[in-house]
Amino acid sequence: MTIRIRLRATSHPYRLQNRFVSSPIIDLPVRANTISCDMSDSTLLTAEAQRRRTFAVISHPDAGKSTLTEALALHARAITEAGAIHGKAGRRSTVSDWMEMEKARGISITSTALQFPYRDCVINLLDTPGHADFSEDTYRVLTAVDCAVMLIDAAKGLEPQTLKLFQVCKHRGIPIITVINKWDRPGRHALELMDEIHERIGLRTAPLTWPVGIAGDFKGVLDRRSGEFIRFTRTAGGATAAPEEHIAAADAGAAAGVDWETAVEESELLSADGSDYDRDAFLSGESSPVLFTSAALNFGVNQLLDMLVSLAPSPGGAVDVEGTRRPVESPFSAFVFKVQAGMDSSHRDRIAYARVISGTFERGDVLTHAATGKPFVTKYAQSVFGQQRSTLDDAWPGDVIGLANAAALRPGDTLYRDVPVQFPPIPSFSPEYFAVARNVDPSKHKQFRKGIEQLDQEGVVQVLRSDKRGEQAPVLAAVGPMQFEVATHRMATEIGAAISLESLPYQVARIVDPEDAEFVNRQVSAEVLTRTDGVMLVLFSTPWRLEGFQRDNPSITLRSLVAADG
Ligand SMILES: Nc1nc2c(ncn2[C@@H]2O[C@H](COP(=O)(O)OP(=O)(O)OP(=O)(O)O)[C@@H](O)[C@H]2O)c(=O)[nH]1
Ligand SMILES: [Mg+2]
Repeated sequence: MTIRIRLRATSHPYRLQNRFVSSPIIDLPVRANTISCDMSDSTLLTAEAQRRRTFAVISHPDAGKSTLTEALALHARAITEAGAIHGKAGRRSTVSDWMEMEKARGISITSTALQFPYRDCVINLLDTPGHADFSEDTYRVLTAVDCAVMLIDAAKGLEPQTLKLFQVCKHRGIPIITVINKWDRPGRHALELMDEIHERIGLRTAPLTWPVGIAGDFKGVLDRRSGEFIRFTRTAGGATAAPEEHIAAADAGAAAGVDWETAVEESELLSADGSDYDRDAFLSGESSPVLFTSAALNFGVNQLLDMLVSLAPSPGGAVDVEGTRRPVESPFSAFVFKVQAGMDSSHRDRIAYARVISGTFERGDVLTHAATGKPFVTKYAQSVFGQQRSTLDDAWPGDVIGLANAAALRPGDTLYRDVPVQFPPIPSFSPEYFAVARNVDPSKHKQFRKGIEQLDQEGVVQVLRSDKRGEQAPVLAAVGPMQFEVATHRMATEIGAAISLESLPYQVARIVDPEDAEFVNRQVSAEVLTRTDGVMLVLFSTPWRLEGFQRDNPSITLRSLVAADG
């Protein structure tokens, strides 16, 4: 028999027998008249890992990822009012869109991590940018999650960027939860959307809820497991959690009339068609549970949270470079998936985001940085919530640790304790846009150099150099032109060294071996530059030039970089 106790604490973390634990609720075994406290490290570690849900929200731009992220935090009571954090200027800025440019344009440029408790679970949620130009950032996040919530705009269906991200998830074996969002707006028929998903990407859909009312007239959902009607009520501006009423199936007809009858009929059709939820099919990526929401009105958000808790996988370790799985119970290991500076203008520091793969973490632990073999002290570990940070004392598999002042860490790096491990690096995408950056104000020479180095380390752009162009004229390389806008904006506002950019007439990059570099560099419409990591890239003006070169020089091997469309 076990007894469940709740630890009393005025602040996080909670303390039990000189141990810090991150949850106040603990199950203890009871023997005879005593309570023996079985808090061995491995029991606690397994329990903490099992209650983590670490997932990314992905989709084409504008489907509502940041709005949904905010709604999830609101329903889990991690924030009190959606949109409240950034004032009343509509719902354009959310807790995850904190960057000045993001607020101004209402789009996400960089991914953001939020952590909050919900029921007995700890949710680690990563909001990603949808715009293709920032897909490298989204891709990095997908290396750090156990599950993805794929958002689909009810009026638009599957859009190009969603398709690409779906392929990345499929390739990485990440199970997908599908959310049909914006059901409060006129849109497509629900059954038609299910067909589209199945036909175009081969994913079987298993709706857990089904909308009552067509798109544009969202009354509530039919909970396909309990058979109940969950009726939603609007709140002013969707700023607070939407009240919901659970109505038994027998009374739902009276409450929602013909819309209820239609929902029931369609749900029966789905069952007849084999579209019922199956856990193995979900975890293997063959099928996807589906929910219907309006993130802006906070409809269907509770159902998504409950679903994440009950169905989404908990952390299961990760495979290292040798192909061996590091289970969660192993000594501590973590994987850096993102580096971000400029989050706090008063500090100007960089944060490396590390996802815990195995073991426990306590602030101050001395880890090993696998890339250099050097010790890494974690005195400045922080937990992140959008732009806000607080001191982090412990972390468990699935959690995201923000490591401040971690100049040595790059995306793709591994940190470990005791038993060495190295996780696979994150491949960088093939750039298609190139521009020479120049410092506008010669007196800002030092800031210019440091700023370019910082943007490079964060992966905002890739930085290429050559002896011919010199240190003063680095070439910035990007997957999409908006990355240049971000680089220019941040150099001027955050780093204080305005730059001018001159586009270069290249469209394709290939890796070239150093021994061939000189020969390749002599070709017309081609230029060889060295990336900061030492890799030599040759740039060609057009794909046809590249093809022609390869045809004329079959003995020279040029290797492709990872394409942005996965
Ligand atoms: N009517 C309606 N509007 C929504 C809903 N969800 C989001 N929106 C609106 O859609 C727009 C885009 O929402 P975001 O949450 O910024 O979209 P996003 O997917 O994060 O966009 P990117 O990060 O730029 O890819 C905003 O104007 C939102 O208010 C919804 O459920 N219903
Ligand atoms: Mg967004």
